[in-house]
Amino acid sequence: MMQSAPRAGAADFDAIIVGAGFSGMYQLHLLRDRLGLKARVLEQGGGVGGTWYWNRYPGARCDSESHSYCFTFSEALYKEWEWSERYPGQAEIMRYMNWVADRLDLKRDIAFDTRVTACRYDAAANLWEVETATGERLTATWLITAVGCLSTANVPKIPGLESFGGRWYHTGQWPHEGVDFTGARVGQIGTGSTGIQAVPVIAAEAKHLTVFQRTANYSVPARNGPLAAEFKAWARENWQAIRETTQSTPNGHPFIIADRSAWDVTEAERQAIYEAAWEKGGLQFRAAFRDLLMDKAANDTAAAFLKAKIREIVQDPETAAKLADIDHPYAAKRPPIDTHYFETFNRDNVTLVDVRANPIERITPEGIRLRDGTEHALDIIVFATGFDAMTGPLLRLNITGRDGLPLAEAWAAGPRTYLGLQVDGFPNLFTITGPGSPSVLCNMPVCIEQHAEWIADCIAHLRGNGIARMEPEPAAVERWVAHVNEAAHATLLPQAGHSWYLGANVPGKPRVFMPYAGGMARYRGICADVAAKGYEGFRLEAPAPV
Ligand code: NA7
Repeated sequence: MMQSAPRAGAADFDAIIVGAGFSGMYQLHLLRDRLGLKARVLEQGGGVGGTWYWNRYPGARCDSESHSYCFTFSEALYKEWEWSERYPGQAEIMRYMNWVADRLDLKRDIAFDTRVTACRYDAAANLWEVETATGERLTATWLITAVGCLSTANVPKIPGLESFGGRWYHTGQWPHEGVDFTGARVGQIGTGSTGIQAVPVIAAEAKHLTVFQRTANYSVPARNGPLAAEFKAWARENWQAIRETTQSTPNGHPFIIADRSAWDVTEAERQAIYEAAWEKGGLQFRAAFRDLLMDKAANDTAAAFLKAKIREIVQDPETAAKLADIDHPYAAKRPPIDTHYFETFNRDNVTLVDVRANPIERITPEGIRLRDGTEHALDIIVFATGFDAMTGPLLRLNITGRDGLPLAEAWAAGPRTYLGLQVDGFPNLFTITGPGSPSVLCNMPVCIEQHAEWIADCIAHLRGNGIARMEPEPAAVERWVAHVNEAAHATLLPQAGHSWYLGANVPGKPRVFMPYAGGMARYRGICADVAAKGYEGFRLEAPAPV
């Protein structure tokens, strides 16, 4: 489409960044402290931390290992912080994020308790106008969304919720003061990564816990525990090597995927490898063989091993059968890791209810009623029901681009981006970890650092070359969307038909595989190449002469 050349407008800020989690904090640091720009972060929460500010549910802990779930761009910053456990808990992550924000003096440029309600691109002025819930309007040349992939809580529309006489909570909007489960009959809906973390902790406190399971899930023991002094010293000394590993692996984790096929070994050897991986625990179970996510038959061997473990751990055969009745390949949905999840079903105060076979019909004043009329009396309902992932946080910003085009309309059939970084029709908008980038298939701080650095380098290039407007060519978007699709279909990931990677957990959401499954290392190379070729696939426009 033809449009007039952009003007270099006078904005309140060079850049407005929405969100103060890992991505917003690092983007602010890069733009302000390295490029000398006037940047402002708008954050809905009362503090930094992003997803960890909101997700305070019992057992909330990151599944990435501590020594890689942090910023690695600064050697000093990396070495000054000491993690206490193998996986960082929510409270410790919040201490870390606040420490970083103070150490880099970020908070003075973050407006907290500031919810963005609309973002409008003004083509005539070539500016973004950002409106907040208080009616304030701010303008900026660049708008950068740092809203995370999992920040829009999905509370299913189950009839009767408003009539419930007890208390209910979504795990992603957990009260800061905590929830007292003592003596309570608790119902938990959802058995994803969050639900699997919450179950053992809630069961230990509640009078009774009923877990409503729609889709049975695999889980591998996390084997969390305090970090030994030797490990902490090793991590400090190996900052560079750890960084190189996380940047060279497809998923940004600090472990190497074994360079062997599940078929390179005998059945007995395969079992021994799985047993060792189970004992070691954590997401590295996926790294046992290189073809687990590519070859269904290879995946079946891992799936069979994990299902056998469930039957071994859970004493009641009926409960074990329901928990092991898993309908998708291992890791085709985000694979949870746990601390005594399956063991918790051996407690007298825990019941598993299969709501695939007998769905929830409604919530009543007393509790939850199933289709067959069974009533479960409850005092508290916990919704561990996940998020309107990836697109939800972006659409909630009510972004309108060129010609007043709403992002929701541009993405009516699913998200379309170039590199997950920009959207055609939305000039000068950058989306950190946007759909079409590896994002949730990668250890988040690793892909966040890459995106924030790419964006900062890009803005430096635009400024250095007097370019006022940047947006992707529609053809480049077309090619990238096709590539994202092709990369997903080269794996088993789309085979989990109800996964949030596909948007299938939110009724009415278009089914499109949203993250880039081609691997972070490969993606990093593609982005670097695009930049090296003068931002190939983007249209760069100089300002109009005054
Ligand atoms: P997930 O992984 O989306 O899990 C949500 C769970 O809630 C899952 O078991 C869903 O079953 C279940 N769910 C959702 N809606 C319903 C209704 N209406 N009835 C019954 N059960 C329902 O979210 P998490 O918070 O666990 O994890 C999100 C990510 O956060 C995680 O992957 C990590 O990256 C961190 P379903 O499978 O849809 O049948």
